[in-house]
Amino acid sequence: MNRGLFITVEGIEGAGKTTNLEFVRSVLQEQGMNVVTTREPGGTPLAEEIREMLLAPREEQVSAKAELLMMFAARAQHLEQKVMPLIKSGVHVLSDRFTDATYAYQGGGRGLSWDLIQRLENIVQEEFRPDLTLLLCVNPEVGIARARKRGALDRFEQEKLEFYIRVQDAYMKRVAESPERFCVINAQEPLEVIQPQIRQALLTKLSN
Ligand code: Z5A
Repeated sequence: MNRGLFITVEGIEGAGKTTNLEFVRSVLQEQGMNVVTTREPGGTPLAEEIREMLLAPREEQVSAKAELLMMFAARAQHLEQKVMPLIKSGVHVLSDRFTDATYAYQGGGRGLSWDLIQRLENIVQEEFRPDLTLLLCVNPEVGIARARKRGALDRFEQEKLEFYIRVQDAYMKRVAESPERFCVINAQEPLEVIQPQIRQALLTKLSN
């Protein structure tokens, strides 16, 4: 049996990941692909509990290293209990964020070293990496304005503009490191403009 593909969707807040995830799923299903969607941090009951701990606003300053380790703890659980069994059984998995978000937020945003993240990535994932990553790019000011319309802010959404600029820059560094894996979409345009581009980019990548 052929192994399933692992496809991830990334971007800063307000980029439209949740809005476009269902669209991506529908494009993949049109191609006859059996797809399960999931998200990080989260995706299993234990990983969702870790997510709640990570996102809750709190008075205590959260150590960047503690945050990093919790992201990878949730990821280890998610991979072992959900993602790998699906992929091994031939199902394609579409995830709202994965390890590029760790490089972007804990690396770019919090200032932790690429090398530290890479070491944890190798421990938790071994050789496993996404087959394809859709990166939705939006000017951080636009993204924050969109996200803030949604109401109560989680711990990450309370960060300042400079944080999101660093996160966005770190995502672009990831693209430069493995351009063949990424589809980069200008998500600043209206959905009716970007969704045909997403479809085209996915189909092109999948045919390669
Ligand atoms: N995090 C981390 O630090 N390290 C890690 O390793 C991982 C995650 C895996 C939770 O993730 C947090 O975890 C996240 C990073 C951190 N930080 N935060 N915040 P999340 O993915 O659950 O959180 P999120 O970024 O807030 O995701 P989201 O809910 O999917 O937001 P979104 O990408 O902004 O999507 P949206 O809800 O679809 O769009 C936001 C609004 O914009 C909504 O009203 C849409 O209607 C609107 N929108 C979307 N696209 C458009 C366009 N094209 N035009 C106009 N309006 C639009």
